[in-house]
Amino acid sequence: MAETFESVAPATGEVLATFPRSTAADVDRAVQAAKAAFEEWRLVPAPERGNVLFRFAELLRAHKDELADLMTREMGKVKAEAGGDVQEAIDMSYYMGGEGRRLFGQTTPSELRDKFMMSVRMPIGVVGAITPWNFPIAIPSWKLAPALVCGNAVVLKPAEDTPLLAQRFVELLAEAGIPDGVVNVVHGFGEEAGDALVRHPDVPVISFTGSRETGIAVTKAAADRLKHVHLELGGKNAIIVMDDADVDLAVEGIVWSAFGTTGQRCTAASRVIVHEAVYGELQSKLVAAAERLRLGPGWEDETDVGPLINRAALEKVHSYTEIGKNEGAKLLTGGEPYANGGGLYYRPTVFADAEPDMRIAQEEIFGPTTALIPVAGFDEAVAAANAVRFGLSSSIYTRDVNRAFRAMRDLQTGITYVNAGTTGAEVHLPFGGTKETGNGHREAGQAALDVFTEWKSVYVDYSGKLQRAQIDNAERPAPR
Ligand code: UN1
Repeated sequence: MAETFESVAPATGEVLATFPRSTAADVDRAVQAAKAAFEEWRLVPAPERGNVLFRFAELLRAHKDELADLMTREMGKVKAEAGGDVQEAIDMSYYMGGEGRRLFGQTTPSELRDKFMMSVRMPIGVVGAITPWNFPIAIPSWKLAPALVCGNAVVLKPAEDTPLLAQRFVELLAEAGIPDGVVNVVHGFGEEAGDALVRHPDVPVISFTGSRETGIAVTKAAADRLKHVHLELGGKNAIIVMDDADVDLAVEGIVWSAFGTTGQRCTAASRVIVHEAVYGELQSKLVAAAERLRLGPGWEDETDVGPLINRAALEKVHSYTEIGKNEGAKLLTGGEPYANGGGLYYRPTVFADAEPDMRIAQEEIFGPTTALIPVAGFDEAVAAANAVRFGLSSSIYTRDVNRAFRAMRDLQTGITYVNAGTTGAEVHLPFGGTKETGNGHREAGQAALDVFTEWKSVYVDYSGKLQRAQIDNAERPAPR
C-alpha cells in the first residue's frame, strides 16, 4: 500500500482529503510522461498553446468562487484574499496566453552582405515546478503559464499543505485542453518527491519558491547536472515612514502588508522604519488598528486575519515573540496565540524599539509580526532597510519627490513601492528579489520567459559563397 498524507484545514483541524505520498519512482514516471509529451507540445504553434491558457483563464473565472472557498478551508486565507489569489492566476494566464502571439526574438543586420541573423526563444524540456502553500493557485500559474506557452512540459510538486488546490489547478488545465502528459503532478514532501525531481537527469529546469535554506539545498542538488535553477526565496521587507508622510495612509499600508495573509507572504512588511518625528503617533495608531483586526476562519465575512498554515508555523511565530522580548524589543501588542474553535490563530504582533541587527529585524518570521525601528533621518532609514540579507520588496511613505526618487534608486530590493505597502505585485512586471532572495532570475512579466527558454542565434547566409565573419570584412574604414 502506498503511503499517504492528509490535507488539514488550519481553521478547524478537519481532515479535508488524503493524498498519495509520491516516491522517487512516481516522480520518474511523471518525468517520463512529460518528456514524451514535450516532443509533441514543443511543435504546437505558440498561439495555439496560448489559446489553451486563454481557456484555462476562462475556467478559472468560472470556478473562481469555488476555488476561493476551498482556499479559505485548505490554506486559511480570508475570502477576499483567496479571490485575489485566483485572480492573479487568471491575469497571469491571460497575460502569458497573449505571449503565444509574441515570444519576440530579435533580428539585427549582419556585418556581411546577403546574410540574415536572428535570435529565437526555444523551449527547454521538462520543467520541475516546486510551489509553496501561501499562494496555492497564483504561484503555480506564475510558473506553469510561462513554462507552457514557451513549449515546455511540466512536473508540478505543490506544497504538502495545499494538495487539493493543486489538484483542482491541474484538473482545470486538463479541461482547458492541455494534452496528456504535458502537465503532471506529484504530491508529498520536499525530502522525497521534491528532491527526486530536483535530481532527476531529465529535468533541466527547476523553478522553486520557498525558504532560503531549501533554496540553497535545491541549488546544491541541481549543481551536479548544471541545471537552470530559478529561485524565489525569503524576504525581510521594510516600510519606511518619513517625517513628511501621511501617517494614516502609512498605517493602513502597514496593517495590510504586515497582517494580510496573516503575514504569510514573502513580500510581507516585517519591519517598519520610522522617522522619530512621527514615531509616537505611528505607534499608537498602528497598535489601535492591529487590535481592531478580527481573527477567525477565512470563510466568515467578518474575518480580517485567518489562521497560520500549521502548528509548526504557529510555534515558529511564537518563538520569535520570545526572541524579540529577550533581545530587548518592546512588545506593544499581540505576542500570543488566540484560541478560537481549534484554529491556529496568532494575534497581530507589533514590537517597538527594535534595533536593525536584532534577530526579529533580520530573520524571516512568516507570520503576523512586525518590528518598528526608529531612525533620525533618510540616510539612516535607507541604511537600516538595506542591512538585511534579503532583497525582495521595500516601501517608502513620503511626500517629498526627491526622497522618493532616491529611495527608488538606493533601496536594494527587486521591488520598491512609493506610498503603498510592500505587497500587491501585478503579473506583468518582473517579480523577484536581489541578494539572498534569489539567484538573479525573475518570474512574471517578460522576465519569466528567460527562465523557461533558451536563446538560439540563427545565421542564414544567402550569398551563395563562403563568407568568413571577422575575416572577409576585417578592413572597415574607421568612423569619422
Ligand atoms: C509571495 O508571497 O510568495 O505581491 C507572493 C504580493 C503578491 C504575491 C506574493 N501578489 O504580495
